[in-house]
Amino acid sequence: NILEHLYDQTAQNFTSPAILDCDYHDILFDDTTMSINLMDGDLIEGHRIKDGGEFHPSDCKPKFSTAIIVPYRDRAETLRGFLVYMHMFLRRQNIHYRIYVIEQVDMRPFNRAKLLNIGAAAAFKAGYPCLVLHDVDLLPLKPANLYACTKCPRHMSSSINKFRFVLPYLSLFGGAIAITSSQFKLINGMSNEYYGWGGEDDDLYARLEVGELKLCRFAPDTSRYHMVTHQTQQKGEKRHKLLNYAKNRINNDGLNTLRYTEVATVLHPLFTHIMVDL
Ligand code: BGN
Repeated sequence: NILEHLYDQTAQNFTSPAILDCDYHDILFDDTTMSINLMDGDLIEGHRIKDGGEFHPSDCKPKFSTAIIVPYRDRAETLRGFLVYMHMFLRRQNIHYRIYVIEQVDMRPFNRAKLLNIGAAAAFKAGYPCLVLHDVDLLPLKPANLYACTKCPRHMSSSINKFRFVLPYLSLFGGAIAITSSQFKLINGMSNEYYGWGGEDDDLYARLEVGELKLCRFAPDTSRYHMVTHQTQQKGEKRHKLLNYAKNRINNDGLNTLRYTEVATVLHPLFTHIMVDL
């Protein structure tokens, strides 16, 4: 029973006007597949999404509060499609959530993990007990893939079209994952050192091992994602070296050593946009 594995958590400073508890049974056993339609014209108007991309159901009290954190640079079209699709997808799930887009504005190679740490820090400030760390090029296909935290850190995107819907290796912990804020703090977040593509998610997996946190996954059929195609990225040169010493760095590379400059934060209708210079 999936419901038993979920943390029942609402943000501490979030109060819902509704009296009835939201029911998640129908969502978790919904067997349909979403179609990818990015032309939902009436998305914003009348659909209760507040500036900054925050949503809560109005007719029931949600059990889950989730901050969805998306590291980003240079993919405006992909981001637009992602936001429209995700709000359509998520508002059916009866959860309270907010979408944070963390944009790297400097010219150094992309640092996905550091951007995720920055987003996590913003989510902690807003009181979110659950984080979903999410790539902008991934779209969930199954309504039953609930954007809430399970008791174990959860790899959500185990079944992606790009990999012919097969998990490439067992310890893969990238793409889209759900982890509670307290678990993320326990392992000192992610490493800040991975510039360029690759390795930072494997480093996070090593941290889970140090923290003795076992990852979990929903069934492959529930965990299906569509990956939007894009150009391949510049690979991180130091990633193998860094990964070799991942477990040694957990206490002195992460949330406790996070330094950056916040250039601006803008509340857009569909997302909170945090621009940072790393
Ligand atoms: C791995 C990458 C991951 C990436 C997956 C799936 C590395 C570290 C050196 C072995 N790991 O190879 O970061 O998520 O592929 O694409 O590059």
